Amino acid sequence: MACNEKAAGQKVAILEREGMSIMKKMLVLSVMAACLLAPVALAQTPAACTGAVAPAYNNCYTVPVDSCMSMDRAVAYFVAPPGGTGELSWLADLLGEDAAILLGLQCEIADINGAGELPAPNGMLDAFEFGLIEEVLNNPGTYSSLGAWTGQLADQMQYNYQQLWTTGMNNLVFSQLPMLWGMLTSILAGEGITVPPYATCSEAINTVFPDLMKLLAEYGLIGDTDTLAALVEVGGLLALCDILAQGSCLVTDLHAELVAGFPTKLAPTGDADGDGVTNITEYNNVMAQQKAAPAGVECYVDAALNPALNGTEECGAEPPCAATSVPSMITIAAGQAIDITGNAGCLTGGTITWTWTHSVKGVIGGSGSRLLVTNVDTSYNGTITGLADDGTKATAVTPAIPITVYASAPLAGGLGLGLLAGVCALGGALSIRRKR
Ligand SMILES: [Ca+2]
Ligand SMILES: [Ca+2]
Ligand SMILES: [Ca+2]
Repeated sequence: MACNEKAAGQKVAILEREGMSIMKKMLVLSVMAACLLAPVALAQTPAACTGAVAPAYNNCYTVPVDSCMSMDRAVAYFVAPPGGTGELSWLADLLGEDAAILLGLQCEIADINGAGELPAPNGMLDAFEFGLIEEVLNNPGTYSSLGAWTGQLADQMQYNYQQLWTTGMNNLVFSQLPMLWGMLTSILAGEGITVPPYATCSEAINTVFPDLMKLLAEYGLIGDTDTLAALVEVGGLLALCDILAQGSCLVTDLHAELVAGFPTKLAPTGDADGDGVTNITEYNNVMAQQKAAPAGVECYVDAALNPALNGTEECGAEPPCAATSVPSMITIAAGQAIDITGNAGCLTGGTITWTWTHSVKGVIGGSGSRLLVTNVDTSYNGTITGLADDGTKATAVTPAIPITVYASAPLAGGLGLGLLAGVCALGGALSIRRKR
């Protein structure tokens, strides 16, 4: 970046143009001041994100990702008490018109990623769009049956976050802004704007900016043209791109194609679970039940990630799941054992608890997938059903298995075969005699 006083002078001229947002002003001022002080390289080399401990400068996103929490927390900082906590309410005042985008970034109402000037709705509340992404990010491996993209999502999220935060905002926010606070304060004081001491705002700033970068990284994952355009526009607003001369963005140009995500899976017209029903249709089906965020998000995520659901079901309905691998019927002699092992592989929620119920005796076995009853008698005639419960809201039931217990060995048993052979032998002898 060519940082010199001439460039800085040009920036001052830009700032004085009407329509230049205050957010841009503030960030340009910060960057300009940084340029004047020392030509510090803004980019850091991303450290690897493996291992239990994140690198010190926090270049890795962490799970669980919770965009509703991030959105509402950011807005709370921007809104003065009693509506919010207010640490950054002065910044909202500075932002003027642009504050509408940040203040509108509430979980319940945010929808900024449509076509046109921000905030532009695309018909799906962003909390729902993010909810789908986060369900996959926060539960790695769970949705692999939906395709390879589910496994690639975390890598792309990491890439987007590093592009935006590590190479973009991190150094400015954590290192340069504290250093430049006094200068920023006096410049803005000249415009009649009072900025509190850094200590009053530092925690909010150090929380809000990583949060915002996480949200932007998620918009990148959605990846459709409108969303990427919105991402680039917000990036520009935050001085991530094209605020200084071309090619001197905090992020070395926020090329949409670099952060592009999975539009055929995650965009409104995408189909995450490949059931032939688009995400926005499944969303509209859920919303027709008047399910708002955050409860409705769960309903939508269930529908959009499960090919057996399309959102028209009652919200929270148990996904169809049949426990398998049980015998169609059991016929044994008294004294023998009933031995059944069920399989509820379609349940993914957690540890599965089984309950085995007899049509006459009631519950006769529990917890494990195998039911073993030794030395049965004829009182076991009836049916047995297994119920598998994964501890969340999903259950699976086996078909009712007819049980027949003979008081003594049936003819098909070993003893019966011996008797039958004897009868046949005797019959054969009789018929031979008759022929004579
Ligand atoms: Ca949206
Ligand atoms: Ca679908
Ligand atoms: Ca579906």
